[in-house]
Amino acid sequence: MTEGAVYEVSESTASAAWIDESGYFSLYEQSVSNPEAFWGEQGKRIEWFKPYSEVKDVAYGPGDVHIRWYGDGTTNVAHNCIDRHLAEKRDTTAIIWEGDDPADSKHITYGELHEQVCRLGNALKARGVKKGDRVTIYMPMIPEAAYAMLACARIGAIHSVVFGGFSPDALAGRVQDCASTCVITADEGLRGGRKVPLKANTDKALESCSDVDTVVVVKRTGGDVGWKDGRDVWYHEACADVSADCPAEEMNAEDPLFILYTSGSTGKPKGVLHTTGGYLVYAAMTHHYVFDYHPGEVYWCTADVGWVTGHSYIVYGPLANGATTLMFEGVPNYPDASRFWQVCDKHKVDIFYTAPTAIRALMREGEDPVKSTSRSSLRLLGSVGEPINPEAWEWYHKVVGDERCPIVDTWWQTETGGILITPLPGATPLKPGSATRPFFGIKPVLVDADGAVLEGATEGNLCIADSWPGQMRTVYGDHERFIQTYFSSYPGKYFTGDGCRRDGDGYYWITGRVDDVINVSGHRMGTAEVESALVAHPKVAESAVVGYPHDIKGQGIYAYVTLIAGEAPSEELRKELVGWVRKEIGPIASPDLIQWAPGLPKTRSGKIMRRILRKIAEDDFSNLGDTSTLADPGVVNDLIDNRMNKA
Ligand code: 6R9
Repeated sequence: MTEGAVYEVSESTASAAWIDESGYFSLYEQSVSNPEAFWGEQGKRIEWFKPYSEVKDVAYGPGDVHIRWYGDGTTNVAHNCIDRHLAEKRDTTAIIWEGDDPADSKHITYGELHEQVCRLGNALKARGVKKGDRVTIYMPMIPEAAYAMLACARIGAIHSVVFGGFSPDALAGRVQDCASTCVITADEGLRGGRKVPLKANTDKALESCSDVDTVVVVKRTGGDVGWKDGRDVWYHEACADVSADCPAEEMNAEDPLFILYTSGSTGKPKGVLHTTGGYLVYAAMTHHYVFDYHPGEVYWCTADVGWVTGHSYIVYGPLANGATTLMFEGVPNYPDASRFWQVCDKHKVDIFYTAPTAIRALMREGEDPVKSTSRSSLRLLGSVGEPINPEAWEWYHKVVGDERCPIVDTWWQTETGGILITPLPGATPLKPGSATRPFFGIKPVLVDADGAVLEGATEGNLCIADSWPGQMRTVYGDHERFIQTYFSSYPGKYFTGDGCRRDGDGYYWITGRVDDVINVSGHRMGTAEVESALVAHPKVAESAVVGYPHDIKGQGIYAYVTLIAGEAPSEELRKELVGWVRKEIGPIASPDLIQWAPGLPKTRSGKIMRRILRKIAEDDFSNLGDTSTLADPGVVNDLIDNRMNKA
């Protein structure tokens, strides 16, 4: 591998794609020089019940922050993702579902999708769910998860999908925060041959959520579940009893579509709010151009619907475009490390979109599990969730894509609703490890710590100078926190929380989070959340959590723990604490390393010096900086001597 390798766009790719390089430059130029005209035109990608006359109404502060797109138009997301396609695609596959067990799969046509979503919409209405109500979806990767999202959209309810790997406590916090009245779940999930007790977790969570009067339960495994009469209803029974005709509610463009909780650097997870019109326009448009989707192709995004990638690029973007989207219940290494590629062959997947952590894990298994499959249907590969290291990029390109498929390394966030920095397959020469160039309408700027805008080849904090239709509108129930988190560090700009380098060709290289958010296997985790789980343990006095480089996960979770006086460290306690965090938050938050810390490095004002803790966790303490201002400089040497990540 050569440092700084560039992969040019092949002639055949460029000519078959929606956009080639000169097309990109001219459309980008139009998009940023006249956003009103550009987005006014792009809004027509979706069908409106009442057309908009306003396009953009945005204030990025200081003071007032509001974001409105297509503000006087009305439409419905489910109508656009389903009904609009029925005339031509009633019998075309909308969703290919591939079960955890390789013998289990099915095709759902747009006609079937319509019936399922209408029935569930009516079932929810029959239980009193109405426009504006919040519905929490806690589901495995089964088609009913997509039906549930679309049924909410159809009747105007706001969904909040909670990842099925989250604990009862984490679920309860999210149900309470948005005051959901209804939860849709399954008896059990199935992943890698193992059962996940979703209904039991829901029952536990709801002990502290008195507003919930309806729990709809999909029978997935048929396992035993507890039952609360009056509250619980089987999905199949509720849907059998109602009509298959459910008109799509007329929604204003700015009516909420969904809430999705995501971790920040402080406090509880934030309820990121996305609305109807702009979100759908942006999801559809990015799916069309970034994946260069052409009718008839099979598109597979391996994310879970519990994350934003599952929202925008399994459900809403692809279905808005009338695509065939594949939904996978399982995991990459079950029954064996060939599974992804076997699924590609089985369903003739054209476009495959996954996360670097999966690539790195599969890379460890060697080339044989890949090479035993054909993958001849693949023409485009994608990456999302964290920076992809050039080694993993090269392996993905060479071994998985047989050097034939371009890779789109797509940078974006829960907050952005859709992809903001990315190659376009027909337009962008690729550099392994770089998300390359901004998408249409996106103006990235790099600023220094004081907010001064940096020009040319440089490195700084990544902000976006102007709004785009897919941007989040607020933090649910806390607009002040929205302003504080995203618009106060660098007034007048949206601050992403990421660091970034721009090279001499204007390519962007994301360097990772600059705040106290860590990225574990592509999942965002607030260090503060893990810390508060740890200190909730009766034997823990204090804790500080940082990320450290991890071969597979990208970042691992490194926890420094100070025990209360009289408690002694032990291997047993270490295991107990790991189990405790899993229970409090979920398995994705399990600390990889726990170091017993008699003390933590603090300033005299009592602030924990995380920079020092990060360095020690990285096994790099050559450059700790000035520690003389610490309240007790001695603790640093102890932490170094007993560090857990020695090379
Ligand atoms: C879509 C998603 C967002 C954070 C983001 C950044 C990191 C995502 C990336 C990437 C480098 C990429 N990130 N994609 N970093 N290259 N292609 O992952 O949303 O879960 O909210 O995470 O993930 O740090 O700020 P989300």
